Amino acid sequence: MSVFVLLPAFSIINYQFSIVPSTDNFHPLRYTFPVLSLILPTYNEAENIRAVIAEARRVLEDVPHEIIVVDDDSPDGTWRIVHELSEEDPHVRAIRRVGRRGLSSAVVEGFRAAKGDVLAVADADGQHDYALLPRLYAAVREKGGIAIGSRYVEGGSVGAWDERRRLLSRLATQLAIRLCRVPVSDPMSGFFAVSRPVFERVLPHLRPKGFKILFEILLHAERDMPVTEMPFTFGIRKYGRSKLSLGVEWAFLAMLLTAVLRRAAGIFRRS
Ligand SMILES: Nc1nc2c(ncn2[C@@H]2O[C@H](COP(=O)(O)OP(=O)(O)O)[C@@H](O)[C@H]2O)c(=O)[nH]1
Ligand SMILES: [Mg+2]
Repeated sequence: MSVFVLLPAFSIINYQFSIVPSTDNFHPLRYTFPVLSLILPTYNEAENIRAVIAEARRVLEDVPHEIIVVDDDSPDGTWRIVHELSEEDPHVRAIRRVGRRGLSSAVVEGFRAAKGDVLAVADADGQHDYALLPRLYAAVREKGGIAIGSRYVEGGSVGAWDERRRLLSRLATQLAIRLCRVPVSDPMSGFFAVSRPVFERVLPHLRPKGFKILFEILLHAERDMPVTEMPFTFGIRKYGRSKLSLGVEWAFLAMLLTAVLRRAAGIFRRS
């Protein structure tokens, strides 16, 4: 093949991707222009996934983006549906994790495989208002740091939760706020966007177990990291059931309480 064919072809590829040396070769190729990578973690969301991807594609019409579904080998075949969609739509792809479970670790895996400079996450069950995505993206592009879809700033709400879940979430949120390094009102939201440099900085410290990946990031963020919060109302799941059991919530609350007490004890010892 002549150099006249190869050279233009290479420059197109080079425009699309920059070859960034990676420490672990996990994501050697990245876009060189601004792109939002939206991660949708899924477990048994076959009934929801087509509609939520269509909605994300619609609201992100004016934002360069990619959508990565990280599915833990759902028995209902969620990953298979996404594979089918990705054959027609290059903006969409699926990572099928086999032998692993966990929302937070799925999000981290999605972020690591993403090529965008802004990394976002949202539930794939209709409970997050995707219309907020372009604004979360714009806030991170403009200020850096993290932009959070928040249920606890003015104008936001947990929606139709029962009293028990409301109380549990309120308690956990109040404890979590005391542990975070930056001021924030909804540190356990599952709906946020973060700049790649912030994610790369905290990555070595993350212990992504359980449900609360934003809280993990906020625990290790730098104190002057910009945080933008935008209100939204937590919606109603379209189909299927929540995977967050009450037992998991209580265990998390107990962990938070222990951490707050430990920190307080540490402060008392120092003074
Ligand atoms: N990959 C993966 N996704 C999960 C897992 N657990 C929950 N999810 C997804 O994470 C999102 C939030 O979970 P959900 O059960 O709706 O929690 P809730 O909104 O707090 O009731 C949904 O898109 C789920 O499908 C998991 O173990 N692995
Ligand atoms: Mg949900």
